[in-house]
Amino acid sequence: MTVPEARTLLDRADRVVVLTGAGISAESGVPTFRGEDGLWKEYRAEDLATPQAFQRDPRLVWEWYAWRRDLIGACEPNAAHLALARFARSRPGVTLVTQNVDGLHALAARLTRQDDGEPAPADDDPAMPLELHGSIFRVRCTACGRRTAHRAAVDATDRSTLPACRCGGLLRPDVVWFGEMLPARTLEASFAAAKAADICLVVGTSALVHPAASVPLATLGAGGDLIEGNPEPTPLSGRCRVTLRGGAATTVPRILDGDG
Ligand code: BJW
Ligand code: ZN
Repeated sequence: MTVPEARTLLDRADRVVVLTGAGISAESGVPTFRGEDGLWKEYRAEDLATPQAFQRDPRLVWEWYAWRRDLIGACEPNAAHLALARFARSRPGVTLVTQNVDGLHALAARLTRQDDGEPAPADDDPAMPLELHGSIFRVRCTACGRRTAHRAAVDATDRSTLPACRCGGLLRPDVVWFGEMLPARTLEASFAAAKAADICLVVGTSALVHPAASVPLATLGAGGDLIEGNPEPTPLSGRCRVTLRGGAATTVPRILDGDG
């Protein structure tokens, strides 16, 4: 059926780009954005994930991010993250691109190396993910622009308790909100990989948010093929050579490791 077909396509490919979205982390316990159990069911995107929302009410926005950081901080990579980490390491020509800010791909890369008795990957290791929408565990100063890793709990009870930079400026989550530019070099590297790829494997994204959703289109435009792993159809489904309907933690290891 479709799993052997996907495996054959991947075996034959010289270059593979993988685009992931929130759905790949759903089975780790990270909520998705859209859909029945999605975050946008309870919150409106424009109230929380825009620069205007942060300017209007930084306390409210930080409260939402503080809650998500606590939740995500307790989550672990699932079988899909782990299989992708091993896949990216096991062969050249694989580029992993993610829209997720949860850091679970990078954690999976570190954990699988540790399990295999290898040194931790450097940040620029080719098996590390290109993170298009930033990281929820990094902050950026709204005054001086300084970026730093930040995992400490955030107290969002009041404007005065919000995290501040050493320059005194208000810190914000280092994520990409609607209307903001994506990190230029990461975006360029993602599109270059997509154009050069024989296959784009798209996992757990509704493929609605651009420019990330255009990454698979770049592969298609250059003559490559798409494989999609998602329990629900997306705008890309009709253009895929193979669609695998199911949760990522089951489908991804099946096509990459041959499990099942
Ligand atoms: C499972 C599963 C399981 C469930 N296993 N799967 C072109 C056309 C139209 C609009 C635009 C365009 N170009 C730009 C825009 C504007 C805008 C945009 O795209 N809007 C559309 C929504 C209409 N884009 C932007 O503003 C971007 N910036 C930009 O383009 O700058 C230049 C510019 C500026 C101004 C004007 C024009 C150009 C920035 C986008 C930033 C997105 N930011 C967020 C928040 C990040 C921070 C945070 O996390 O808080 O990123 S929004 C949110 O959506 C988040 C995600 O990364 C992103 C994508 O969501 P994703 O990952 O697809 O999740 P879901 O929930 O949508 O889907 C989950 C999927 O998983 C579903 O399909 C499920 O079925 C599936 N699933 N369980 C596998 N177990
Ligand atoms: Zn500063």
